[in-house]
Amino acid sequence: MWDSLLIGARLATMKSGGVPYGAIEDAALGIDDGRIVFCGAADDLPGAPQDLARKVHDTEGRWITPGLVDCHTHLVYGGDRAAEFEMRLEGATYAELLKAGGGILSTVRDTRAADLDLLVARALPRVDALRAEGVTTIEVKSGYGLDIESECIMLRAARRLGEQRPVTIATTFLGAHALPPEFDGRADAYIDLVCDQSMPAVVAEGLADAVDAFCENIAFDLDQTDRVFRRAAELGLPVKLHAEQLSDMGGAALAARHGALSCDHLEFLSDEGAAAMATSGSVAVMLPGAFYFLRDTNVPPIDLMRRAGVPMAVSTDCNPGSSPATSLLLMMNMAATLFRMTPEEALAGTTREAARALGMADRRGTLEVGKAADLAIWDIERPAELSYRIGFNPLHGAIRAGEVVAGSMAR
Ligand code: DI6
Ligand code: FE
Repeated sequence: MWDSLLIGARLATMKSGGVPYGAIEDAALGIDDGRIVFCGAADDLPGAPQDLARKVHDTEGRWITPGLVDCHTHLVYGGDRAAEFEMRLEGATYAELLKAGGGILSTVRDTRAADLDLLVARALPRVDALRAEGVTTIEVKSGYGLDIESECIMLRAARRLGEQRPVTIATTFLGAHALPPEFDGRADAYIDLVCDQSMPAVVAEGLADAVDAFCENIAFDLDQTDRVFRRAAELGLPVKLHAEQLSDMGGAALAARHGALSCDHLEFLSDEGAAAMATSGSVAVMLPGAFYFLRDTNVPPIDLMRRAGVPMAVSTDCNPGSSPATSLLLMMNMAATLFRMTPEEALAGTTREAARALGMADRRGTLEVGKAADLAIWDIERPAELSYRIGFNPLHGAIRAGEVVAGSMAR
């Protein structure tokens, strides 16, 4: 007997290569021990539902998708940047604020001043907002501590989120996010600290699943990024990169040479960068919240990536400065409206490709036998509705590792 069986369902399996959305109508989905054990047409069930599972739930024609995956967030941080938002509305730019010691560095001050418990308490409502929309996996980056201990505290806080809530947390060490004030004018010396001390400390405590960097004219250059990536390889961690967000630095091609899981932002991605990413299989993580909030005008070259065969994910980039967003559904709408991604690409971008961007494609991101039973069940008539609405949440229920964890099903 399986633990549970969902019947009367329509499945958007998000398996690629077949019908749109990998859709199966008149479907059923069986769950045992936290995994999917059956996923297909109800006619193909090996017996009567009551004989197959201890719990049978009729989903009454609702659509089931993979649990959503938010593959790029900075949602652990101290303070907020609402005052900076007002300054930007008066004309100050994002880059100017950082150069003047604000921006990311103001969040670094507030994060260093917070302790672990406070960071967790501040992050939980953001995690819960994402979970309320069917998100079952969230990536969380460090990068607002920038000294050894503060980076470790951020990542411990991120890990704790996954202990306090039924959600899978993937952590990323982003020591090379900004140059901390104590290293002003000594960027190479700071990268020494990242490579020789911070990253090994983080790895020794098992605090990071991947390593990221911010390669940009207001952050770190190609050589510095290359050093961070080589050290990550020595320590056995996969890499990803904030690349070509504000200018074309050639970061995507560098990251691709290192076999990066993903390159993120990419508003200024070149033909060469896209070709390199296609070769390496790196996922392009689209962050329309940051594009919108910074009032960017350079749309990432979606069509170029499509033609090159670069997989595309969509994420919130949840952070206090450039994307204070906690709605992945809104990001899907923005990916469609602002970037002209199709609703199917947007949903693949928050499921299959987002899981791939975290190196989890073998375990999550599609509805397939053997994968984690992470599901979202929606009150919708067609999957495109997930990208279509603005500020409406049609989640009926979310299931994570076989347990109901959100939506009206959980109440
Ligand atoms: N790019 C981003 O979008 C975030 N970090 C980065 O390198 C924003 C970080 C912030 O402004 O606090
Ligand atoms: Fe980011």
